[in-house]
Amino acid sequence: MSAPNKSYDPVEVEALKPEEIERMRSEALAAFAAAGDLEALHEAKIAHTGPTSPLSLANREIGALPPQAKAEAGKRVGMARGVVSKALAARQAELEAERDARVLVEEAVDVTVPYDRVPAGARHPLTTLSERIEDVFVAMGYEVAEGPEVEAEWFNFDALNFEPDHPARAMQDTFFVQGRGTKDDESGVVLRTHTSPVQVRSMLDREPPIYVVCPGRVYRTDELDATHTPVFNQVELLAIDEGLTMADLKGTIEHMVRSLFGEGLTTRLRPNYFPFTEPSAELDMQCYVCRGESVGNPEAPCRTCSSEGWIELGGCGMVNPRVLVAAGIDPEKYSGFAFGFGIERMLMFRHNVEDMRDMVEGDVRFTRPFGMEI
Ligand code: FA5
Repeated sequence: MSAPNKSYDPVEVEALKPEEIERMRSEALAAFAAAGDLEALHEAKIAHTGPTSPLSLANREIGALPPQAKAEAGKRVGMARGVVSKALAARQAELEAERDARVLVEEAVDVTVPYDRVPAGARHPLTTLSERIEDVFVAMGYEVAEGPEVEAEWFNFDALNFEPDHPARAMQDTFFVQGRGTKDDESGVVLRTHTSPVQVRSMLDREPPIYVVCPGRVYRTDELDATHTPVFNQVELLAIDEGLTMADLKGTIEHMVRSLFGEGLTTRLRPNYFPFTEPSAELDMQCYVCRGESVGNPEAPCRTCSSEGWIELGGCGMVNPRVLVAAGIDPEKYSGFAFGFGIERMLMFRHNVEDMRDMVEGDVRFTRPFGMEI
């Protein structure tokens, strides 16, 4: 700072010359205009309005001027500082507005973007098919009944009229958890080989009339291949009432077939043998794809029924009176029918699945095309 000087003329002081003040002013304005963001503007602010900026230093020179010169120099510097601080505030507002607009765009939440990039899971088609079948029977007034998968040999075989030496009891067909005891009333324990033991449990638990549908997992010592699995699912049907006949059985299954596969389809019975039904039959449904038209017609073969016109559904028959007696039901008063079939096999022909192993391997590429049923 210069020393006080009576003959001091502000125009003579280098920093206070009008052209110097003008230069400081326009340099400050140019620096603010050139600042591309708030950070650069902050730098420019310190350089041009801070305590060591040329205008602040020039302002300090005024204090050393004689009183008569102070007013003019003060006016010149004050005006320049006023213009500079206005320009700074304007640029500051401009850059803040730009930043806010940019942040709004960059940080915007697009509410139309799908929120579930991780696809939702879904239940296995075996489960949904089994439930669809249950629904058909529940709509007819049937009740869903379940039983244990680890089952007493008595329920799985004896009560169902299997002879003690029936081949199905052999170790090579049945998974035994515990062998039969030495006394007559000591049942062995098996992994149930079918859902038919739930028939007996349902009859012991209820008074007739009884209408139950019994879905569940069953186990056999079968090798896993394209058409067999050692763990599979069955659905069992049992109706006990006065005066039931094979006609009721056939009509009931036909209703199920039409509900699941389409109107107008018929069924047929072929004689068979099961110890727990008498008479027993194998039940076939008319092929829902070709409706029999592929039979003897090599021009239009049918993959679903192998051009046989019929698809095998499962076993059925009138409940053997011996089973009714074992379950405490009077065979003179009541009769009943039963039907049991495999869900994996139904899923195969209903959806053209060629290999049952696909159903058990848990690969989502198999289940995904069935849709997101939950
Ligand atoms: C039975 O299990 C009888 N309980 C069915 C029954 C119920 C008859 C009521 C009469 C009255 P079967 O052993 O045939 O029957 O088996 C029934 C169905 O299970 C077969 O038609 C087939 O669809 C399915 N099945 C059998 N073994 C396997 C296997 N290893 N893998 C997949 N499905 C199988």
